[in-house]
Amino acid sequence: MAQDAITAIINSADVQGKYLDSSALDKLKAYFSTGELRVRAATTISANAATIVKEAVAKSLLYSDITRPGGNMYTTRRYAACIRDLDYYLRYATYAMLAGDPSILDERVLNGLKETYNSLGVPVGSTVQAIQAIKEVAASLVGPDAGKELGVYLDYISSGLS
Ligand SMILES: CCC1=C(C)/C(=C/C2=NC(=C\c3[nH]c(/C=C4\NC(=O)[C@H](C)[C@H]4CC)c(C)c3CCC(=O)O)/C(CCC(=O)O)=C2C)NC1=O
Repeated sequence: MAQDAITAIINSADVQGKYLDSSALDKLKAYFSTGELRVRAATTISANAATIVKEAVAKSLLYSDITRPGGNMYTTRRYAACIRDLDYYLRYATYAMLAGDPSILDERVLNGLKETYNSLGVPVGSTVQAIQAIKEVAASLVGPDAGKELGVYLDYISSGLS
């Protein structure tokens, strides 16, 4: 089950039958104190998602072998599938950033993804490059602090794919 920072902290205290200790309380405080920042970033990202993905693709994949005949993004169908995948990554990373917890990524994005990519010949290295470009473009819109919060979850997807 996908969880958030609060349930994760409470569950780990509960398995020990204890109240939250000071490190758990610090984590909870950090989560609350960045709440507004994360909500504001999510608002900006949702209003600009298509542009973020488009710019990231222009920065990382366009005019490379990948978009030419024989490349995995060649043909409109595969190009569109790639853009759609990047849209998923941005949207789910935004959910995870709001939750302050990556479990939704394991559950709904990464589960079986590497196997799917391998069987379809989708290049993981180029996908990771595009995800890193999304990180840069999004950070330039939401600012460095929120960009870092979002970056944690985009990196999580990158490592899950690699
Ligand atoms: C929300 C969770 C979720 C994810 C993550 C997801 C990914 C996903 N991407 C797929 C395909 C694909 N993914 C890509 C992506 C790319 N090719 C490249 O060269 C680029 C580097 C890269 C984009 C960055 C392409 C081209 C296909 C189609 C491959 C094919 O059918 O030949 C497929 C196979 C089925 C299909 O074509 O729709 C899945 C399941 N589906 C989901 O439901």
